[in-house]
Amino acid sequence: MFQAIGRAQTDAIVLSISVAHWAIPTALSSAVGLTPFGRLHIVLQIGFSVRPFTNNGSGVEHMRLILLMIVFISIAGPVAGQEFAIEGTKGTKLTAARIADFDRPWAMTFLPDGTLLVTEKKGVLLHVTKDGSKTEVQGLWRVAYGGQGGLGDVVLHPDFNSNLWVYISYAERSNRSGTIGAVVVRAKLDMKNSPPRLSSVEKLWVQEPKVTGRGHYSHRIAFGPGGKMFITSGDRQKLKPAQNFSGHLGKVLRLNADGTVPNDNPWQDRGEIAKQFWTVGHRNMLGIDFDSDGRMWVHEMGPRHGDELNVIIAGTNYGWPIVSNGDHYSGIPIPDHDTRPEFEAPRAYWVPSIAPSGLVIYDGDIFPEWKGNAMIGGLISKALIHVDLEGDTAKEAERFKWGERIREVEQGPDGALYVLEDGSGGRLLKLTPGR
Ligand SMILES: [Ca+2]
Ligand SMILES: [Ca+2]
Repeated sequence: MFQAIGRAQTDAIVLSISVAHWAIPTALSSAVGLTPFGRLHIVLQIGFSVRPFTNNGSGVEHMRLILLMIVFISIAGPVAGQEFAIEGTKGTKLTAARIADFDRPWAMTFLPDGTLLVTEKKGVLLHVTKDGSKTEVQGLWRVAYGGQGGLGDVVLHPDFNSNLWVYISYAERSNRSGTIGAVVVRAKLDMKNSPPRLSSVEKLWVQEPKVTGRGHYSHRIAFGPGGKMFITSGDRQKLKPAQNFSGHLGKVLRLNADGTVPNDNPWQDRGEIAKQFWTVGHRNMLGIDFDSDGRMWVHEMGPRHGDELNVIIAGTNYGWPIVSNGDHYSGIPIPDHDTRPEFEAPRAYWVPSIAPSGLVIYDGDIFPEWKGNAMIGGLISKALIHVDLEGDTAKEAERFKWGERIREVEQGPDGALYVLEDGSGGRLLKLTPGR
């Protein structure tokens, strides 16, 4: 029927349809807080849907023009300050404010002045101000970027104010064999000059053995109430080594802040490496934090389902890969935890999987209901998960979903909750109580 319409009319129709379709999704995407990519994606789809209205070629020209306009508007749009509402599965309302965007962010930590350090997997450390301005920290080194590996965690020494020590984990490739393993270093963070710079880098821990593959490094770091450093060391997808005492794979480790080994760790007579172990029998642990009683909580990705939230007790075996409330990806069953009571069972577990990443035990004031509870990021579940902790028991309380994978969770000095979305364009969001 459009063959009957003259070229001018077609152009007018295409343009008006395009403008209408451009305005609606732009307003819509602003309202729901989509990333520029999300906005572009919606408009691209609408752009293509315009195509059937033209069969004389002029529509293609218009589409180009429209897409150019949209690319321009997306790039020019403000990054910080956009807000959107989130409602939990039990009706709790949050307001999310977008602070900044990142390229595959992995971890963050707050500095005493309320600004942030954020790692990007490819090997970039950023200093981020409260208004979302980013400056690349200088003095970083090459990391083995790929798969789940790259630049990992960043945390501060408990006395950072006086010693300026920053602790960083990353994946390192061996020169000779090409195998890879996690590493933890510390460095002084010089904030007096601009841009900020790392200096006095000291390698404190090297995951042994380095192996093939690019998964399950874990390499989360946390300082305990007594000033000791805990490192989660994943099984590197090799499974059985989680039960042996000759390597770091599948363990939680406890070291002094300078990387030396405390002489009161639980396994003193199982060889040199085992003197670093705090607990054994783990898989992939991307979240670690302490509650106000000093109890250590670590979550762990299960295989096919069976993700765990564990209380970490020195000298204990958590059973991977002998037991799991999940099963192998192949479908081959793994006996559940209740069949082998000698292995420590999780305080909470998830079937189906949530793919936990990032953990903070909240102790701020602006969410009084959450005090003492765990907030866990979810990758596959695309959710922020509120887990109620009572003593050493845990139970999921509520989920918050807005369609994005959550990589990292922190509590700000202001008591707000901060999350990093996963992947390219992952946003830093500040969460406060909604209305
Ligand atoms: Ca963190
Ligand atoms: Ca099982």
